This record gives sequence, C-alpha cells and structure tokens, in this order.
Amino acid sequence: TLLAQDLRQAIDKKELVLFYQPIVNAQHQIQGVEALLRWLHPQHGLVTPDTFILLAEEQGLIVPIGEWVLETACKQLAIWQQDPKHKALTMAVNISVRQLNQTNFVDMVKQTLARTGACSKQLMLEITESIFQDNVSSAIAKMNALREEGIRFSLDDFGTGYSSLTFLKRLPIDNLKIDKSFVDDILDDSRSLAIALALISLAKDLKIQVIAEGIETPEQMKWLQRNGCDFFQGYLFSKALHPSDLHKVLENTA
Ligand code: G
Ligand code: G
Ligand code: MN
Ligand code: NA
Repeated sequence: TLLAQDLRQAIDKKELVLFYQPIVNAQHQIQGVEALLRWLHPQHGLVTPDTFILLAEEQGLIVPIGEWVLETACKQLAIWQQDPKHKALTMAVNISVRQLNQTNFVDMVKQTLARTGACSKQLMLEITESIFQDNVSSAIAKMNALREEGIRFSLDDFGTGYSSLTFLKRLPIDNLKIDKSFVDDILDDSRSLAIALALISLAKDLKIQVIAEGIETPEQMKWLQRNGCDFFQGYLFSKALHPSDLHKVLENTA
C-alpha cells in the first residue's frame, strides 16, 4: 500500500517524475504534450497517479505536488522555447479543483511563469467537471484572470461528470477534451456516436477546439477527424513518455 508519509517525502526525495504524452494534429504532427505525473516509488516502481492523486488530495498534498508539477512543466516549456524546432509546442497541465480553490492560485501560476521564463501563451491548464461542485463563480474569475495573461484552459474528461450545458456555456474554456470512454465506443455503439457528434457540434458552436483522448485505432482517428475534432491524443500516436524518450521522438519528427 502507498503511505501518506512516503508521498509527503516524495518531492524532496525527487521520486516524482513528469511524463509527457504527445498531442497531434490531423497530419499527425506533434503540437504539444500533456504532462502526466508518475511516482518512482522505491518499492513499487513506477506508480500512475490514479492510485495516489486521491491520497494526495485527502492529505492536503495535492497543493505542493501540483506546484511541483507546474514548475517542472514550465521549466520544460522554457527549454523548448529556446529551441527553434520546438518553440511552438504547447504544454497541458492537469489542475486539481483543490488547487484552483486556493486563494493564491492565480498568483502562484503567474509567479511560476515569471520564475521559469515559460511563455503563458503556450501553457494550457486542464480542469475537470468537478469544479462545478464548488464555487463556480470564483473558479471562473480565476480562469478569466489567467486567460488575460494568455493562458488557455481545457475541460478534461468531458461527459463523465456532472456538468450541465448551461455551465459549459458560462465556462471560459478554449478546448474540450472528449473522454476516452466515448472514443472507445464510437464505432460500435450508436449512443456514444450520437453523444460524441453532439459534443463536437456544441464545441464548434461555442468556438471551442476539440481534443479527442484515448485514441487507440486508425478507425477511431479517421472518424474523429472526419467529424471535426481538432487535436488527437492516445496510444495510437504515443503513450506518455519519459522526458528523455520524448526528446528522441521530437528530434526524429521535427
Ligand atoms: O497518467 P494517467 O496515466 O495514469 O493519469 C491518470 C489520472 O491522473 C488522469 O485522470 C490524470 O488527469 C490524472 N493526473 C495525471 N497527472 C496529474 C497531475 O499532475 N495533477 C493532477 N491533479 N492529476 C493528474
Ligand atoms: O484524465 P486524463 O485525461 O488527464 O488522463 C489521461 C489518462 O489516460 C492517463 O492515464 C493516460 O496515460 C491515459 N491514456 C492516454 N491515452 C490513452 C489510450 O490511448 N488508451 C488508454 N487506455 N489510456 C490512455
Ligand atoms: Mn488530462
Ligand atoms: Na480524460
């Protein structure tokens, strides 16, 4: 079992690692990456976040861990920006609702950008529908403050949570990420297909770009592309990679 005490020390012991999953356009060119956290645990090996993010949230550790994630991702972004081949890449970072609820969230993000020298226009913050359970107005105010700085927002895991279309209309987001659970079924299940089509059409009407996640087959890719998705992410292109492996991929494709 994973222990809170160990997680508390994981940052200092440098056991946390950010992996990066490429996000591609319709021509399969890498436009950016999503940062995905891993814990290189001394006993359990590489642990994925679905098993420890909840622990981190319960223990109040998601705030310091989230700050480490943002800092690390922005440092990587700043390095790419020095390189003519990679300077257009975007960096997407998952933000827990508990982080967004911190009163200093806006300042923390601005300070991290200033400290690392990363360009705000290439940072995307991914939030989930769980923000609808809390103070939505306050979340929207923070999002607007950060969007004034050039930062963009994506709504992640869309369709799996509690959001209503009314909220979607109010939310200042730039991208909608269609959840893997819909992508899995589009070719076999007429209901998933109908929902995916409705989401894409709604996003278009709201002038929001659509990123499809969890794409595993060329058939899924073809369908999503034909039906108006803008960006694509999934094992068909690449899993999340260790920074050194991502570096090799970028060098070979740019
Ligand atoms: O990386 P996947 O492979 O295992 O991620 C599992 C879940 O953990 C996803 O829901 C993803 O959004 C979440 N996650 C990954 N990295 C981070 C992170 O840095 N912060 C937060 N809050 N969630 C993350
Ligand atoms: O919730 P969020 O969308 O942030 O989490 C992304 C999660 O989905 C990560 O755990 C990531 O490793 C996983 N993932 C990304 N692409 C694929 C895919 O094509 N297939 C599967 N099974 N998982 C994927
Ligand atoms: Mn995500
Ligand atoms: Na998702």
